[in-house]
Amino acid sequence: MINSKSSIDPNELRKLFPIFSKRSLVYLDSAATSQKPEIVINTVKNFYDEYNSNVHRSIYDISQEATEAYEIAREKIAKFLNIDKVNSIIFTKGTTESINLIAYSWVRHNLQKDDEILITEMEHHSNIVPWQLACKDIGAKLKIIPFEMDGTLSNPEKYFSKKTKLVSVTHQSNVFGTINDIDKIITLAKKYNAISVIDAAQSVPHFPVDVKALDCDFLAFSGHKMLGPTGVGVLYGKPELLEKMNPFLGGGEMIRSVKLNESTWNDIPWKFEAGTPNIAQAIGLGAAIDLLNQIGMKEIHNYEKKITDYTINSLREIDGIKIYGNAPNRGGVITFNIDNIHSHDLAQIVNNDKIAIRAGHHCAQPIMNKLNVSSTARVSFYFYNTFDEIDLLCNSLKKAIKLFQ
Ligand code: C6P
Repeated sequence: MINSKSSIDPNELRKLFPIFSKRSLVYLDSAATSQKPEIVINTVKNFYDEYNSNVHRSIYDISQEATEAYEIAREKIAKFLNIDKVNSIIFTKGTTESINLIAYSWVRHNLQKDDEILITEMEHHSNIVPWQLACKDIGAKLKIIPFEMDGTLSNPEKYFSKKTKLVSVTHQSNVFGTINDIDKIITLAKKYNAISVIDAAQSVPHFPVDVKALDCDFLAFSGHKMLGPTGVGVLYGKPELLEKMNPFLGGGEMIRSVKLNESTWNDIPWKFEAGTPNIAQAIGLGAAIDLLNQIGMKEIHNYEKKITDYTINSLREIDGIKIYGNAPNRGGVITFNIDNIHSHDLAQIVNNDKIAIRAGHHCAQPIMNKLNVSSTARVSFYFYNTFDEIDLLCNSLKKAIKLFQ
């Protein structure tokens, strides 16, 4: 099946994804969501076929099996991130919910009026709006580290102060592809006694992320961008912080005891998993991680670097193209516009050639504002993309230019 940890052969790996044999598709939108391999689809199906039941609630066999599979998926995630303490892994709906959890359960209980939260100008709306809402409730201030036109952060150290209580930064930009120097951000956070949050939605799926080495306080990502099902994501939190935090949502499973006038809480991580979780999805994410491990995260990263370089060089040969961002350390996300063609028209025209690219503001309107554009086109990769697909994209873009001449 897979030639374990060898260099990537996308044509072989594509065979693991049923969608590619069912339709003609050049899929260049993996930053939005990745395609799903058969093993993940079958793992989810197998749960419903063979042991569908709720977790942590019953003693009958299939419930025990479901609980075990759900908790094994948590262990796989911890190992994947090089985390020793499995109780630091909370299942959420995705990155968005993970960040909101911190905003509700940590920020609203630990910040006061005039304290500061620090983010960057290149964040996804999920890493802006939860902090805006929290700041409004508390009277705290949201401070912004700007980016330079090459898509790199501009002197982050200048924006930290004694008032900074939390800093939240994207590991890899979903617009520029920039891989930010989060070691530096985490070191600065420690220096100023601030909590560090890493939005790893675009990094964990694409290169090795060693949370123990990073030593951040929180890290958030989504399962659906890393071959897993939709509806499941992860919040990593240092156990000593999670222990002190109030629950996010109240309900079944997150309690130890409930009286009519008061309740006590379950241990972490279950204290933060109120209600029936997305069981099949979490187990499916475990299967996705097995596959990523088999292919090798370093190999995936190296391959994506090559296909990204090839795409940038190919795109640069197209007249009237403007590529946004040029960071030295970057992943497989490329954003561009072509003179006199709206990005939505571009996406529509390449779609006629069965090529899927994203057009719009990419849930990063502050970036669009600074670039002075309303929208851009974006291509993003995974290990199943081939160099031939990039040639098809470039030909299709050239056709679009001719059409608009
Ligand atoms: N970006 C994109 O096309 P959710 O929706 O919760 O799974 O992930 C939110 C999110 C948070 N941070 C970053 C850096 C992201 O890229 C995303 C999702 C997708 O760019 C969908 S808008």
